Amino acid sequence: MALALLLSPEVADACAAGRPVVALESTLVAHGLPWPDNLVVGRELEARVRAGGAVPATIAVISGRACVGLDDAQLARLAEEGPRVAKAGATDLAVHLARGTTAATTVSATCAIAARAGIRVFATGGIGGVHRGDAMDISHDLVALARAPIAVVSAGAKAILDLPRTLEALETLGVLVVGYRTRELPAFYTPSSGLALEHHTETPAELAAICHARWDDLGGGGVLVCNPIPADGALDAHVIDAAITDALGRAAAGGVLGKRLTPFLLAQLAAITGGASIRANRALALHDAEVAAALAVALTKS
Ligand code: PSU
Ligand code: MN
Repeated sequence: MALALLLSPEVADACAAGRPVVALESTLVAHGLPWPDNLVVGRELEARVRAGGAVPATIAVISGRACVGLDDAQLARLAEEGPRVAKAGATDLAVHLARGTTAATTVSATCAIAARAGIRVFATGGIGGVHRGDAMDISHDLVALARAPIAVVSAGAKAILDLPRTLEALETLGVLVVGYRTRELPAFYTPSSGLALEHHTETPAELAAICHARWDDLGGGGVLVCNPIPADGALDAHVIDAAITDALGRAAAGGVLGKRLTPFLLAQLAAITGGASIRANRALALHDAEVAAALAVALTKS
């Protein structure tokens, strides 16, 4: 049996005609943000991609089908069920497809499915990475990103992580990391981490040329496009750092590990900052959708 890939009619048409398409993930909606903000942001991300001249393709596994492009009722159901929906990384997909179950897709799973559908650009908030401490909790996002011929536009890796180690791991795995209008790794809620990036670009056209060179001339592999949160949406670095320390302490006290850790930390940050972290997450994700659309358009022109 072929991969149970189900493209929405709009996404299928756009892919067949070579029009710009931007993949979006569903874990950010189901596990990363609280109801009902998550549905608002899920819809806004799609609208932002459209405003940039591309077709949005939100990805999730629904009843065992890897859906590329959800209708509004499907998106609303995932948002409303929230953490009750399974969280699937790329490795988990086979089980959901075989059993006919439903799951939100993380960056790794979304990369894998988007690549199978021939989609080359994906927007998210922040990728997973190397967690702090010595639990050896390293997101599969990094490996999946190294394998797939896809450009992931994000505000860097989430600030709850160990960013220096995450940057080293990206290098080891062979992910091309490119700053978009920045020379340093963004820190998700704030524009800068102090970690210098070797490569940066100022224009969607040059970014598209870099992607084409990597995929067409050099055989593939992921590109992590690091797009800092806009200054007017950023949080104060001291405030968010203190909140992260607090949230990490709560996770340690509660013995929260594995897949539950990232959603737990994001929810704690929302509580500690009185919702400010959610507003920042929305701002950075929308900015990523905008840059991803510009890249998808540029890729079709070059
Ligand atoms: N970006 C956000 N919010 C999120 C995520 C990304 O703004 O919740 C999700 C992505 O799906 C990413 C996941 O793959 O967090 C990382 O989870 P983990 O650390 O368990 O690999
Ligand atoms: Mn993990």
